[in-house]
Amino acid sequence: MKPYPPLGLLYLSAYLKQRGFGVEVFDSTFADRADLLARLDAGAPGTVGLYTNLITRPSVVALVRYAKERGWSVILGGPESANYPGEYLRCGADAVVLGEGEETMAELLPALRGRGPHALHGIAGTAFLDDAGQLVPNPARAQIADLDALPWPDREAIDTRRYVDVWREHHGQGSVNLITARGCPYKCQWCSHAVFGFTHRRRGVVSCADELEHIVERYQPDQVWYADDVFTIHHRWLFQYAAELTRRGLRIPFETISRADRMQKDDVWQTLAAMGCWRIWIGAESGSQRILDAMQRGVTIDEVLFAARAAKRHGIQVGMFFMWGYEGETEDDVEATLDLVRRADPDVALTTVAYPIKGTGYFERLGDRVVPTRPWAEATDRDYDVAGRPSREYYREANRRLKAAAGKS
Ligand code: B12
Ligand code: SF4
Repeated sequence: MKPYPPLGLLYLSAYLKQRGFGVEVFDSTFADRADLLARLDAGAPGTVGLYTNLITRPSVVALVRYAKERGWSVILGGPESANYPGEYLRCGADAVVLGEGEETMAELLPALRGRGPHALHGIAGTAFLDDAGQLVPNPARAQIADLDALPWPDREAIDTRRYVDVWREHHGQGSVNLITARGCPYKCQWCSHAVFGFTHRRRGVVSCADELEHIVERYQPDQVWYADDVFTIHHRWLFQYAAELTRRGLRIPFETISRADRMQKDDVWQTLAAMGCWRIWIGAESGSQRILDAMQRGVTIDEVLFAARAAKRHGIQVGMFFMWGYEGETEDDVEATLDLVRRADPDVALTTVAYPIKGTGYFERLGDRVVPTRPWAEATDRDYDVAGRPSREYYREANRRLKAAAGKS
């Protein structure tokens, strides 16, 4: 019950509407699958675009087949279809968009209508099957240089107020999400960069402050979530943004995620606190420096401890992510993680068992030790077994130990 609107789809909707396309967003968050199928059955078929991530694969594959049977053209986008374009196209999709969707969709939609799905040569940022059924990956599209030229996400295309209400009903606080940047230049080996690559592009502080002001006026949330990958990555930008918010008298509580190494200075903490940050999420991942280094995380345990303590000093709650089972992890490393939890004393901790995402260094390194447990179309990237890894029960026990170390639920 902490739902957030799908920003990627809303960015696409805003962009395409601005260019004169007719767009409808079907938001599955509060809808049943039957409603979506009914929508696909209603009226003349057009073109449907589906967002994909690794966990939605079986659902997307089923929808592609359903929509195609009813005469729709189907375009896929998001991180997962970029990793498996051939597989998705062979399941029936007409085209896969690789990377940012705005400009590519504006070019692809008329081309698909005019040329059909098997002659999309030259549409940068797409992949398709030619007449012979061969996969054709078109050249990559240049990334959008000026993010401020994009219209804000089309929040009016869906029932954004309902998200705020659900948050308020369940947590006493209504929340809305926004992003101030695209892409992350760091190289954490398990992290997927399928959409934005390794670049980092920021929006201007005025545009972000305008959007925040609009969100506050229109939806009256009690807090916002900056869904950036690394919110404090660019300190000068952060200070300028904070100053712009102060100038406007805009102080709205928020939570966000960042890296400990980008939060080693007191002025960053003062700024976050002054802006209204009430909880910071830190990807701690492991208490073992050896494992952090193997992940190429680029962060030290001391930096994580510093960040956790600094947050508390500034009255900001600490959320931490931990990852079990990364390559080479031993019982000593698990112990080191428990030790870090005791010392950092986060307010809330979330764990995951490392899962290899296609296209990442981690996936490549594991090679044939990544063992599918089901056919591709029925599985997600979380369903792989990693040969040689301890049992699932071992990690359930690690979670119990972490809970005890944290002394919290
Ligand atoms: C916020 C977020 C979440 C939120 C989502 C809430 C929300 N509705 O916003 C929460 C916490 C719920 C979440 C959960 C998960 N997430 Co997440 N999440 C993100 C994050 C940090 C930002 C998403 C975002 O808003 N991006 C900004 C928008 C503008 O980008 P975008 O969505 O990619 O959209 C662009 C393109 O992809 C494309 N596009 C998007 N949709 C479509 C559709 C069509 C038809 C077309 C043509 C193009 C297109 O155009 C858009 C504009 O350019 C991303 C990382 C990232 N920076 O993107 C990870 C990310 C998407 N998440 C990821 C993962 C793994 C998960 C989980 C599976 C984690 C887990 N173990 O449970 C779950 C899945 C939940 C689910 N059921 O879907 C991975 C996906 C990897 C993969 N290959 O699939 C990412 C990429 C993180 C990473 N770097 O590894 N996530
Ligand atoms: S985990 Fe975070 S810091 Fe590391 S590469 Fe991914 S987005 Fe960047």
